[in-house]
Amino acid sequence: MNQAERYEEARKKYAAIGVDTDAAIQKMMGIPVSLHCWQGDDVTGFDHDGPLTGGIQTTGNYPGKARTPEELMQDMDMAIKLMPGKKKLNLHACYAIFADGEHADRDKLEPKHFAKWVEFAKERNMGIDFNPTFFSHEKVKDGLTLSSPDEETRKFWIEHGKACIRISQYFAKETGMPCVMNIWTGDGSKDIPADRMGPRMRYKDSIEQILSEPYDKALVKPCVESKVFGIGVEAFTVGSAEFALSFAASHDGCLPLMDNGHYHPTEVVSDKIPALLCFFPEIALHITRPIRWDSDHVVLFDDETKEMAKEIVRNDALSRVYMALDYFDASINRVAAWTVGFCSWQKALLNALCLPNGELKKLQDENRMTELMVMQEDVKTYPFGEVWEEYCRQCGVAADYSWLDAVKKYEAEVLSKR
Ligand SMILES: [Mn+2]
Repeated sequence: MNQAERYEEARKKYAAIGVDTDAAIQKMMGIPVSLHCWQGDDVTGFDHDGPLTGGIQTTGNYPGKARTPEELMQDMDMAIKLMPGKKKLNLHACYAIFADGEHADRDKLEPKHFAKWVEFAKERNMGIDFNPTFFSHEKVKDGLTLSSPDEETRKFWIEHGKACIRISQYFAKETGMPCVMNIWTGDGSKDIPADRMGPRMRYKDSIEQILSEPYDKALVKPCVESKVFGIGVEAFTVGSAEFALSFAASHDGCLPLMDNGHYHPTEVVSDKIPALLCFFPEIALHITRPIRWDSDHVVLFDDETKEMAKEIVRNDALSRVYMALDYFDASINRVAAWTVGFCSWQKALLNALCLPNGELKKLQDENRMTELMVMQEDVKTYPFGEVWEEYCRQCGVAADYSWLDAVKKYEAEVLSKR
């Protein structure tokens, strides 16, 4: 059988359980997923020479890291060509691109410092999401930014947040797509604090000041991302889960952002997604793969990744959940890391769209739990690979590992010469 015949057989098998795989493929084409630029250069950026701070860490020293905006865009382009589906570009403020001899500190960033990224995104019909960068900077004082007791420090970072609101609105206007602007800080302490509420009250006030910058709520979607702990910040995190969730719930237009690497290891974000969808019109996700901690391994097509996608699809929430990838592995080829992670989330979404979700819910509601278990196990071995292959064919990309040949060639010709 050739590919078309194999897909036709798979299509029939799925149709027999009420799943329309053609419709699933069509739907996939229109779902934007945000691709993070920071996989390409180990979260370094272009506006500083110092180390990565904020409690996050990249491990590995694989050759070929992008060193300039041109190299990063070239590498990203290489990866984008290998991935099916609709992409959005996710930038951090530290990826500002300055003209020769020009520099602006984080509190003075302007839209013009991101004009080259806008050009890049528009040429590829991508929207842009944005993140103020509250780390890797000398004005992070004693590990604190927006929650600092030092008013000068706090003011600097509030001004950075406001500048990022203005830049986010510029992105949305230029690309015609809303910009999700995510606020995350690594603020916290290594050891037991004496005051947990003071820093949180300052953090609350700082985010409120940032959001007082005028913006169009249809264009800019501010989010607050929580975290459980960071490296060197083990005892206390200011922006904890309860803090971020309560802030979003009590501030109109502000979304909670869940990063599935930012919880205790036995907690699962798949269960948190429907809980938040009961209350929030829109939520945001950072999709990553934590191993024992927020290790930011490349996203795989694993059980929890599948389960997160299922919760979005079966609750009809594809237009209510802003999905972004957030991981960085410096120990393997970075173009391959981008491609595997993006394709894994694409697989998870397509897989969720190829499940008889209505039927399964009905079995649960009728308390036919034996049938539910049998059916959920049965669909696991359906010919999903054929649907994935057909989707990739329609998107004009390779469905199997043969894309790795292109990456190896690129590594030999471009990356290894850096
Ligand atoms: Mn994140």
